[in-house]
Amino acid sequence: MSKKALIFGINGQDGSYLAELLIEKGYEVHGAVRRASQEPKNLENIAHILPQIKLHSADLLDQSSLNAAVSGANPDEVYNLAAQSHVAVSFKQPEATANITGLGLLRILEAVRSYNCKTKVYQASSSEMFGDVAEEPQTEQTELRARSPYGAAKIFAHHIAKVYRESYGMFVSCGILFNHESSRRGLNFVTRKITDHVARQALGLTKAPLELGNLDARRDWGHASDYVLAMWLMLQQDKPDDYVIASGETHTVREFVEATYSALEIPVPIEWHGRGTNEVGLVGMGLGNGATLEHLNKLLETFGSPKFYQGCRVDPVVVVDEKFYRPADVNTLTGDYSKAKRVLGWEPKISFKGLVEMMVESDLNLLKAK
Ligand code: NAP
Ligand code: G4F
Repeated sequence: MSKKALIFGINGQDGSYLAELLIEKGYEVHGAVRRASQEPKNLENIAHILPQIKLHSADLLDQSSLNAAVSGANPDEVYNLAAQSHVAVSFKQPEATANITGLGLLRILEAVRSYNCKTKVYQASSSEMFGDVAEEPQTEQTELRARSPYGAAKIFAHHIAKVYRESYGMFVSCGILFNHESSRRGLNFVTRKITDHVARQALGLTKAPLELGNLDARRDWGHASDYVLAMWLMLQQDKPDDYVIASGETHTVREFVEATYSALEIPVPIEWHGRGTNEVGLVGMGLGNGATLEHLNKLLETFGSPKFYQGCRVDPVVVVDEKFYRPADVNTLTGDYSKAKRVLGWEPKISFKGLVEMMVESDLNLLKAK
């Protein structure tokens, strides 16, 4: 008989990739979706697999709906991928974030405990919990020092998972996942915001500069499709545990911007001028970049009629806007995934460059198709 899985947050980025993976593995896949999100336009990420999924209506804020989803699906495995997952939003809605992202897991654990406490549970913990990082790189043992309401809520959930594991003998595993992205990433996360905007610039759909906040922030970025495999592997073990899932490499937001412009059909060299909120990214005119005259002419054609200063275009393509700064930010993250490699046999396959190229190509195609 095929195994049954229930995914909370199935129409999010990770939920959709995990659903595809579990269908491929022969699972009967159930997904929990908020009532307000059941319009077809909100189910975009899973539209292609909807006929293979059984949907349940549930909200992490409502215990009875979670109980009904768990008893309705009668799952062998439950994956909690639902959350108010945006860190900047958590500063504006701290209470809602604590309730959904923190207490939400507690409610799921209660639903599972009262229905069938043998069901295995996966919790989406986050590298944001490391906050003001205590050491480099971060492991499963690194101290948790949140810098945001989101990070604090994830720490509560991470600890309550351990409490239920130890108090009731429940199988609850936590994946401490570092940033992972894809063409299904929400447009308000920095990577997708960058690839979407740069694709619009490259297609001549906008002349507006890309507005960003903290360009110095460092993240350990991987591809979501690699990371959902690790979630599944964690629930195939005999014992529950916590695992860091990461690429082991760290890059600044500025480097992500450069990699995005480099991934265009005609790579665009970016030169940075100024500091802090005065920093701008200009299209470098290739002096020292080995560009040909044809290359430079093509850039001019694409990005409009520029003014030049010392070989640089002076209309910025990237600007910094203070409104995208957070009250406190996590400055740097780098994950050590050696435990996942040793115990789960998991390793990331898609590189940073590959990730950026895939996202750029997808955004160019999406915009061309519109
Ligand atoms: P996402 O795309 O933002 O998806 C989050 C999902 O949660 C959405 O499907 C959303 O449903 C659902 N949700 C929000 N509030 C809910 C509520 N009150 N009740 C039920 N469902 C609710 O996030 P993701 O990137 O896939 O991440 C999946 C999980 O991993 C999240 O818990 C996130 O915090 C965590 N995480 C993500 C990363 C990353 O880099 N992506 C890293 C570490 C941890 P709607 O469609 O209805 O809004
Ligand atoms: O893309 P971000 O919003 O991701 P963040 O805050 O790291 O959170 C993501 O990863 C966590 C894992 O560490 C997840 F748990 C969480 O659910 C989410 O998926 O921002 C990345 C960095 C930050 O330092 C931010 O300050 O980019 C910086 N940034 C600079 N300009 C910006 C912008 N972030 C956003 N969203 N928008 C900007 O314009």
